[in-house]
Amino acid sequence: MGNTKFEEITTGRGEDLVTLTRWVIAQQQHAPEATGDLTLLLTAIQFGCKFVASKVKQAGLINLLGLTGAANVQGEEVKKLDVLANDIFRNALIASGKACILVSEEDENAMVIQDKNLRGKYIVTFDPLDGSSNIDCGVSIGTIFGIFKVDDSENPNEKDILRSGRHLISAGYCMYGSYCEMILSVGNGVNGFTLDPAIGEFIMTHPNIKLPSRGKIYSVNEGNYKYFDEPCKKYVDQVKQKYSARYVGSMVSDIHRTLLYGGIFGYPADAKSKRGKLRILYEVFPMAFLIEQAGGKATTGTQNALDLVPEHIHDRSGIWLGSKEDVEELESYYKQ
Ligand code: AHM
Ligand code: MG
Repeated sequence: MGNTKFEEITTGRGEDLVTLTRWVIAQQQHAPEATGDLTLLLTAIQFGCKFVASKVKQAGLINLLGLTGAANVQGEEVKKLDVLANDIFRNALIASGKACILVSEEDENAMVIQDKNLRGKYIVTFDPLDGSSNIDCGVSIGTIFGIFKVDDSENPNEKDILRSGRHLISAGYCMYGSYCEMILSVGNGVNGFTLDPAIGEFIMTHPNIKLPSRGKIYSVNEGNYKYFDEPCKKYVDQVKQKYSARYVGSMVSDIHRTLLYGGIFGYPADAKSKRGKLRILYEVFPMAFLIEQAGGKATTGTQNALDLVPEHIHDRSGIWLGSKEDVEELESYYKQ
């Protein structure tokens, strides 16, 4: 006894991958008041994303493509994968014991977790599988989520949900594409983690993402041009003189490209969709939060998107997001 020699060690030697779990734990360690609850919630979301990623890959082989035959509360046809993804996230979030209310694009009502032992302090708003029109042709789709904290988890209520996007504490998305990538912010920048299927872990591949102040791409469904208002028409008319057009039709993919390359993406309110198409709580807010955290800007045209306050959980808004100067140029047309 007494002959053991001690040597100090630190991480970072040899092969050393920063996994998403490790990164989230490190954020917790840097916040003295942290309880670890958000870490567990994000672990559940991470699991849901891996599960959905694997189902998306196999969908054509295991009869998961196509419609269920039902419509959701918003009158849209529901795909089998939409339902499966919703169940996966719902189960994972409840089991985490850290959520109290779930607001999903697929559920008419806000879902309050019954079991008080499984009820935590977070509200999770999510679109389990965004880009439904692209599911059956194998084009990139994704999951979007936003996280709010309730004041009193014993008595969660409407005012905890119907708040401005400034109350978000975390947001992210996972893109199921040619690679599977989770983009996450807990309010101190934006980081990207690519799923390594060999080890089943998200690995940090895009640290500290920052949008360029201007890009060279504009992204909007110009099939709706005839419905656009005048400022929007004028902006699109001039931006197409100088930029390339790209439009996937999956918000996750269009935002992912915008985060990495810069430029502007929009789904404006127009004469056909008077309040826009994209839903505030689980599409507009999370993406606006990420874009702002990456140094970009998000606007309805006349108002900062994170300042919106929805009146109903499925409320929609027109939205433009992207490189700061590009979004300010769009806004200038609404000021004229
Ligand atoms: P969804 O939630 O039913 O999939 O609808 C949202 C999607 C977004 O991903 C995308 O930006 C938009 O709808 C595309 O709409 P459109 O086909 O009208 O261009
Ligand atoms: Mg959606």
